[in-house]
Amino acid sequence: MKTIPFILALLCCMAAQAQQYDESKVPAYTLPDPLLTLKGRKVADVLDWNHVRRHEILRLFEDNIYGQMPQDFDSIRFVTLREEPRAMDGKARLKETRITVYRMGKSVAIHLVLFVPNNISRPAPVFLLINNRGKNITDPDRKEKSPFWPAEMVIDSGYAIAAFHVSDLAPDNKDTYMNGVLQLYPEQLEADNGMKAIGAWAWGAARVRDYFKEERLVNPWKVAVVGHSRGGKAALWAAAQDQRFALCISNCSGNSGAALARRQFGERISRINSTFPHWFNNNYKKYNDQENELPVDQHMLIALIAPRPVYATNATKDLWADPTGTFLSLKNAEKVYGLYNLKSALPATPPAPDTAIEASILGYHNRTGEHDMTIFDWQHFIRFADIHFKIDR
Ligand code: GTR
Repeated sequence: MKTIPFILALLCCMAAQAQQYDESKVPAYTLPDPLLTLKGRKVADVLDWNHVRRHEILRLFEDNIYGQMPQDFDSIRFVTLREEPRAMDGKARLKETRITVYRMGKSVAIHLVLFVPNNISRPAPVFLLINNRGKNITDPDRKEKSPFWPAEMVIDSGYAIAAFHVSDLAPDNKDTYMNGVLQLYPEQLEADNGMKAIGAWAWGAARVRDYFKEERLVNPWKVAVVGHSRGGKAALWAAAQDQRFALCISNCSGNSGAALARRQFGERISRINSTFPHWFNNNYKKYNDQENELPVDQHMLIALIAPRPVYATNATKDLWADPTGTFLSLKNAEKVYGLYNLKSALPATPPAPDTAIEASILGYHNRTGEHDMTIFDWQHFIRFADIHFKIDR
């Protein structure tokens, strides 16, 4: 007797699933204009953008999605835990550092793994990964090598590569996420616009940037913050908040990352909020099935990073992360880059799979394959950084 409701539920679920991936079911929508102030005034120029509208948008994202980004702490300490001048068969220096941040008698520690190429005399440009996968992926001993963080390849390209693990800042779990940075900022837990896990991970990236300022081996003005999926959402938020990040790479970040919410294609706000209630602030729950009520959409998150370069990616089999919605988000951020006289080279419609748009302030590719970060992706991240960091070889 229980089988009939079960079959009905299954059919409903399958229908919903089919609809999620049907382009013809994308509703008509109007995106909020990044260049129209809350008072309805058109933003005139870069000054106006920076003094008025950028702050408004930042506040809207804090209040409605990612939560506040507390900036005050009592002190920060950097302790070298290990240094190997001839790691990776001599081609790189390994440095492991503990970054400890103190506030009101509490502390949080970030463990950073950093490799720097030995064959360059200047401080190196650096890719910083917000690692949301296993810690083994960034194995400092290089016994394990993962295409997700292809350190040898990055070193061979003349870049330093670094990573920290998200669990140092906020465990990725609805019951324990508060056992990290949020111990320093307990008031955030009380606020409906308080910081949660994605905000905590982005906060961690900013503390690593604080460390890079003191680390003579790397160039703090050439830091590319990189993240995949949930890490890609955090990378965008980190770069939007902290203008010291010179470049941002958001790989397959999808809903509440680089993809437009209003398309309601693939993952939706209601789904992400129910599966991961600890990622975004309490206010975000108001937008479950109410995407059009949001005062922002994700193109405005990318716009907050202007005039710095942003590269977003997708994978063809990862419709959950809405490749078209990601492309359209970049396209709709173009007008803010235009204020800086920066013109993107993105085509009018999404490029064919595996066609990378790199010589452009807003870059994009849609790789053939699954939800992942691969050597193909990294090859294009390096190329994109080469172009924007003006690196000749
Ligand atoms: C999924 C989630 C996505 C994405 C992904 C990931 O389950 O729905 O938003 O972040 O996880 O991080 O791999």
